[in-house]
Amino acid sequence: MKVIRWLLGRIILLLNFLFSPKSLKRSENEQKAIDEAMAQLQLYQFAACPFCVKVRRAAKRLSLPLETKDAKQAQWEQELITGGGQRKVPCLRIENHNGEVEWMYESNDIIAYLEKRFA
Ligand SMILES: N[C@@H](CCC(=O)N[C@@H](CS)C(=O)NCC(=O)O)C(=O)O
Repeated sequence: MKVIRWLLGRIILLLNFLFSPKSLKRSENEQKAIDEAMAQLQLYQFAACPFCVKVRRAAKRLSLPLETKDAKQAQWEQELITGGGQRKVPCLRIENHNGEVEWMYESNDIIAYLEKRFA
């Protein structure tokens, strides 16, 4: 079972690489503002999780430099559980202007959030 899951993960990564989405083009200034805003967001994820791949593809489509933290690493896993409350990925950590932190689970919700804010 573990081998099959590993194999499926590699296939997902390969397909994602081969059919990488096109990135949105913005003016230099617009992209700079987006890059700054993105510094407040981090995606807790597993590299080969299909839901995480889906979110990363949406970020690429929108030209968002989304920082990722691999929740298989003990440090990020612990941060995710402590902050978000669940060991589930993908999870987007959002730091608001007032310093408040929101932990958003569910790939569809994360993608909808990124599209609403940055599309
Ligand atoms: N409905 C969720 C599904 C997320 C999900 O099932 N994630 C799996 C990894 S692919 C997970 O975190 N499982 C918990 C674990 O492996 O401990 C979404 O769309 O984000």
